Amino acid sequence: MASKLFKCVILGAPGSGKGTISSRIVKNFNLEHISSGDKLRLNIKNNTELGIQAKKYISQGELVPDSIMVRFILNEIQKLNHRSWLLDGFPRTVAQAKELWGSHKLNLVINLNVPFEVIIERVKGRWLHLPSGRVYNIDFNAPKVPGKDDITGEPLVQREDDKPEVVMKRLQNYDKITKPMVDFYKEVGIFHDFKGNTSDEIWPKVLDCLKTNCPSETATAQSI
Ligand code: G5P
Ligand code: MG
Repeated sequence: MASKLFKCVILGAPGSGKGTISSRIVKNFNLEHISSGDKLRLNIKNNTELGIQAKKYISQGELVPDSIMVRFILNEIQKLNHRSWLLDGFPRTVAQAKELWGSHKLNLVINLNVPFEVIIERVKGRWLHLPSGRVYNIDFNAPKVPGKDDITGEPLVQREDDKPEVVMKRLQNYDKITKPMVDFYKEVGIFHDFKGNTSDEIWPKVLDCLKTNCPSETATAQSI
């Protein structure tokens, strides 16, 4: 039973389109989407103990310590109760990747490879529906009504860590701390790199890769 589970991770720099591509993946495949950033932002909004701790790091563009993140995400995976999943934003350090691998052997790692100059431009226009994690962009996928979520009509917000100086810090940390994980997954042999300037260019290649690697029972009618 457990061997039929599909376990997948999406990697990429801040603003590379992990949330955007993940939402397309879950429309086409029966995978539970766990976005570490979305979950942390909800904890901050709800003023939980985790949220209070995480806010100190996130607002500065720093990573939340490994020990906190590993405990949090492994617990979120356990709550899925044997359903297939897609992790977005975790792991983010070699230490996190090794801890995850110790508990769960992944089937696939998707890496979004988008130039930094493209990313810096696009995060300026990002708007977010905090409760659901739905993400918009005034230049790319604008909401139907400006400032309102398409589904609920609730207000959209901008992320505190999308301020230009914090984005630069996040990109530097990505290069220094997160990118070395690529070598770890290349050695394991499950790493797939997708290069492009837009999510529309990258998406068909990700879809093909998932159709090849994902067991048929995980696909929804849309992807067949
Ligand atoms: P997050 O929330 O995981 P990041 O920095 O990894 O944050 P982010 O910013 O959420 O990643 P993304 O999901 O890769 O980016 O990108 P996205 O939101 O889909 O797209 C970015 C924008 O571009 C959107 O407005 C989208 O509409 C638009 N867009 C997409 N495609 C295109 C396109 O083709 N063209 C155009 N024009 N626009 C497009 O983590 C936040 C913080 O939480 C902590 C850290 O502090 C982190 O900085 N954290 C962790 N700390 C330690 N360990 C972990 N595992 C942690 N996870 C989170
Ligand atoms: Mg995201």
